[in-house]
Amino acid sequence: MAQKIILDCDPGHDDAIAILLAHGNPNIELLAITTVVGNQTIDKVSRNALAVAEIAHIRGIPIAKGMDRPLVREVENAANIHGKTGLDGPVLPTPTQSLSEQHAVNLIIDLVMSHPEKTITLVPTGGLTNIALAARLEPRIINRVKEVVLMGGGYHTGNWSAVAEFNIKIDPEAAHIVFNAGWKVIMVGLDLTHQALATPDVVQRIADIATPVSRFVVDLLDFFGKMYKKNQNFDAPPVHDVCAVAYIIDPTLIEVKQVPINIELTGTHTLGMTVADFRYPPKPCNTFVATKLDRERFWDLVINSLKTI
Ligand SMILES: [Ca+2]
Repeated sequence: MAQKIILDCDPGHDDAIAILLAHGNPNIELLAITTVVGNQTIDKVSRNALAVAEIAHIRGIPIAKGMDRPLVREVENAANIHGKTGLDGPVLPTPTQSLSEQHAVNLIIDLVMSHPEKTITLVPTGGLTNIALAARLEPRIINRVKEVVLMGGGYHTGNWSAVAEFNIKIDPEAAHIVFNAGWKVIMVGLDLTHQALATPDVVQRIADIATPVSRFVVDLLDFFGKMYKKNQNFDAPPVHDVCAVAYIIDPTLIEVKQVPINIELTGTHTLGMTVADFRYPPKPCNTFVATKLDRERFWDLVINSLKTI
């Protein structure tokens, strides 16, 4: 049975590919795309979500705009990685669809409350502002959601500071709410996503599909790869957000470990760090970290899904 998901994102190059995977794979039923400030301003990432929907002919699902700023902190964007538009590189089509009239936070609540319990997985691939607000506004969603599979954090590494990852660091208070809410959280962090590099052989396989969607993805990866080389000295770009969607389609692609995770909210040099406690004996907790990716099967899944669009 297809897994029902709400993809809460800030497109974003890797978010865009995550949307395509969710749309193209038959094991996912994409209920909604919701947007949140992050890689770029809320208006830019929302327009990008509509543009991706246009390219992939995603129709009949709501695309709703969410929070335009973090709970407490000032807005911080990642133009150095995703460019001025948030999706620099490919030529973006003019969207013909409009955004939902509903706010993303209300849409998330309505969908979770109107579907049977434990049938919807939340997949945040941006800052956690919308998800935190939804949990605060309607706490009953916490027991109704099946699980939260999020891209963010990292237990050994950071990218927005020495120890913090972008999605968590831009809204650490929201992350605190989400990690401590009591629902099952699977953190697909940098430790995992840095194993999902779009190396030249992978990009070639995508190019060989030779569809408008595959050309769009190649253009995305080309720009993303250049920015990753320039800013982080990666030889190939990691497709972070795609990993969270892939886990829902096939959990055997990714090994996870159950460990308590807390978000650093006060550290001078460690703000937004996802502190994972691997000590023995293990403490009871609802949080899991992704540790190991089956890289070959992951790319087969992504490429086969792109072929269907
Ligand atoms: Ca993202």
